[in-house]
Amino acid sequence: MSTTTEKLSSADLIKMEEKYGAHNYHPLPVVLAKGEGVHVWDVEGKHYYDFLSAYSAVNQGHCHPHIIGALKEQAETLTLTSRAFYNDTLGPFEKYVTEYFGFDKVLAMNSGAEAVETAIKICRKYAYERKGIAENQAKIIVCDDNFHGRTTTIISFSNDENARKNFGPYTPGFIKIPYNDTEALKKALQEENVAGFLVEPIQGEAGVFVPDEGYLTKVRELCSEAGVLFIADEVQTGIARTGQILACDHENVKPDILILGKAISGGVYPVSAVLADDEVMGVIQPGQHGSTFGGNPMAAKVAVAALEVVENEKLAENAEKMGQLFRKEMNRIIDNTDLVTKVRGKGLLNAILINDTPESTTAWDLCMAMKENGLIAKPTHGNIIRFAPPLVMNEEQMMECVAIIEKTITEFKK
Ligand code: IF1
Repeated sequence: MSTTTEKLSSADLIKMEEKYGAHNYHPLPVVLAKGEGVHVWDVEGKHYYDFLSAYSAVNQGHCHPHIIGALKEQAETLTLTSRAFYNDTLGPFEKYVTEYFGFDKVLAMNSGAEAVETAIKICRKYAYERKGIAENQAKIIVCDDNFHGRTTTIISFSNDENARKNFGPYTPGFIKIPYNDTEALKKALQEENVAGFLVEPIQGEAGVFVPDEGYLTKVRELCSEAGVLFIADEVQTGIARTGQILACDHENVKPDILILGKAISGGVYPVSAVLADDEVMGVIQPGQHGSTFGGNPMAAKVAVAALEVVENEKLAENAEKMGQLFRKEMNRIIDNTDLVTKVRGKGLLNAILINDTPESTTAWDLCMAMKENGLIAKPTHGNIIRFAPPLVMNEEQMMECVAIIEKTITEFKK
């Protein structure tokens, strides 16, 4: 099997990953070779609608020309300076991003997990230096079934055994409470040395779990009363995915620390960001945090272009409209099948619940059948299928996708 002369088939490429790559994923067996907007094609040229968008990173659609244009131009000009020197792209990015999201300051990193780590560090330092919590005593409240990334500290407060087990010893300093439970939050906030509350406005990995209306408003209120930092992880829900620029915008609440990743670059380049006002961000001084690539010229230019696309193409509005249509159509399908029991979500972050146990292979088999019919999505927690297409999808495309999903469900045999 040569890598240079022959054209490798999907089967060859899957085998190659199996042999040479760590087995840290269990992908759907489709090998993608090209993407454009809401479309992707595999190695054999078969077309699919992408209903995952790289876990909501490709909100602007695959290979958006405006973003790729920025990438190419910057790639031929200056790629990396490190932060040992200034460059002519970081300042304009910082100005644009802070004005876009309405915060005084931004700290740029690369991955979502790094941004979460950054937020945790800022929150702890703020607690020691501004609130007078005794050294090493700060606690951060988090939620059951959270997903915030895969670093050793972040998995320390996960309750997904698969993500955690045998990666200890774990980082202390976290209190876990049920999600969507303001009474539990109220109680936890009364504990000593609480510095922050880290929460996803909609829980993604938990299976697109949307909290009750008013939850975020109450969270904001309780955190303010307790003098505790409200940290919103919008890595997955941010950048127009749920029908507003931020999921927090649905309730008009502003967190003290905002964490962004994924679609801030349109899935073109790893870019993440932590935003806060001066009082909070002010605790970080030279030498206390950073990364070689964080906020590099490529990242800066790509992120600005990606955010411009969101605004120019009104992607939040489109996500809201297409999401309404999608859930309406799914509910119509659900009325006529025993296979699916529920659709839930906001904007274009949705999931359907399959009428079988989490241990069953039904959701996986259904995803395999949808793949054959030209639409790719991935099951989560065994019996949930997440549906998150790029936000550039138009109504005609959405109705074609609904038809594929409907046909697959109707013809599906267990
Ligand atoms: C994987 C899920 C999505 C995130 C939130 C931080 C991060 C993520 C709210 C970390 C990352 C990913 C990573 C991905 C699977 C995935 C995911 F299924 F686990 F829940 F999106 F739906 N905060 N989410 O959702 O960002 O370091 O990955 O850039 O393969 O682990 P990252």
